[in-house]
Amino acid sequence: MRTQVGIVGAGPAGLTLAHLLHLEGIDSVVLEDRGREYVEARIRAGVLEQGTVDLLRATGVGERMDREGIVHRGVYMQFDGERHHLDFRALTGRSIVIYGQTEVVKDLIVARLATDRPLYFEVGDVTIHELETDRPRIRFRHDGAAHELECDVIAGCDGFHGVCRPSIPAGLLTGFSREYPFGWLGILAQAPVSSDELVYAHNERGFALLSLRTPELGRLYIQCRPDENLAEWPDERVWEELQARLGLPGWTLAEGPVLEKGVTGMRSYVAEPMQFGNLFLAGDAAHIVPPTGAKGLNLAISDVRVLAEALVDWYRTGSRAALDGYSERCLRRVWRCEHFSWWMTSMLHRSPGADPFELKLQLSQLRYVTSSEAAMRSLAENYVGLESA
Ligand code: RFL
Ligand code: PHB
Repeated sequence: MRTQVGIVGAGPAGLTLAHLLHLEGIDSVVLEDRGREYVEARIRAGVLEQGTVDLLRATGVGERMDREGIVHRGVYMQFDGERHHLDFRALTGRSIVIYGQTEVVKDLIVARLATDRPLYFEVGDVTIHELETDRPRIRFRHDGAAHELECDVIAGCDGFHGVCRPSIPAGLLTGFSREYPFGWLGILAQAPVSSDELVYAHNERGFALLSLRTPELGRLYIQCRPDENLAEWPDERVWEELQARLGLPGWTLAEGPVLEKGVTGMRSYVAEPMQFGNLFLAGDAAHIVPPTGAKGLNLAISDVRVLAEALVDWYRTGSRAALDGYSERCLRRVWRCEHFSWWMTSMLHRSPGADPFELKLQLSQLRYVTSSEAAMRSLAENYVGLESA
């Protein structure tokens, strides 16, 4: 088998890359180790930046998003018993769209299958080889048979636990990371959404977030231990904790049946550089952010936009300049998002054993970003996505 771009992973990064390349007449093969149902059901992100929305729309995969996505012009920040609105539209001219990552992935899979170009689910034993040559190869098993795929380049879009990043020889990558001493317990609930926009709540009991997928489907999170045992969290306890952290006099959080429940650890990580020979890492394969800034999915899409442009340039002109500069170009935005996500996380979560000094600093910062126009605009432009990061 042979293709131009071998893509490992059918998450948002891999599927968007395949789609962008197809529109430019560049051939690719997408290999995914999970089944289609699993990939389409994995609940993750929900917030799309304007730039992500524009890209999906401009490339013909935004039709359902435009129909079902919900435009929000801002978010609420809650602390000290008060809820403050940040109006992103007024502050930056841009807004965000609530549309689940699961839905983005479904739309991209439909678009890919319509091209009749290969997207293989349930592949096994994926390994990548000869990355420093102009004929890198991917070996894998599919339907019981062993295959070898010869490529011009390989795109490692296989997430944080994938095989591509670890295939780069030891010593050639520098990893920068930070672990946080907490995680998020998230639920999807059949409950009418109680707020017109997302609520990020700082609370002495710990952080909580009210989000949604549709007007009837709430997505809510509470800060918990990174190794929290779900068995200790029956639905009643989750709602009790959400009420305690999000509740305000005169406002009620509507409850309903819990459809899904899970715990996510939180970490920051960046691998530098994001390329080695003819292997290019994109999305979570190269970097992770804690979810507080709603950046992971948007960053994955931004990486593959840069990679697709560089590949088009290379195939059209023969010049490798853009490809060689891929990592450097991506890392500017990556580090901006890393900082923003770390900063939002530090401002809103309660560290175990935090002293009163830390609490006072958080509250002071929260008051500042909800009262100073300059500080509000800084938060807003990072949240909606900087055009020129
Ligand atoms: P993915 O989505 O992990 O996709 C990688 C794919 O590669 C497959 N794979 C392999 N395939 C073949 N061979 C192998 N050896 C393979 N190993 C792995 C995997 O099965 C998978 O299908 O990475 P990608 O495409 O880079 O996309 C990144 C995003 O998924 C991620 O950054 C976001 O979900 C993060 N995130 C959020 N991002 C936002 O922009 N806005 C949000 O509101 C937001 N909220 C969140 C989030 C992530 C969360 N969790 C669960 C970590 C909320 C949560 C709770
Ligand atoms: C979500 O809806 O899943 C969501 C929203 C905002 C975040 C993280 C996750 O910061």
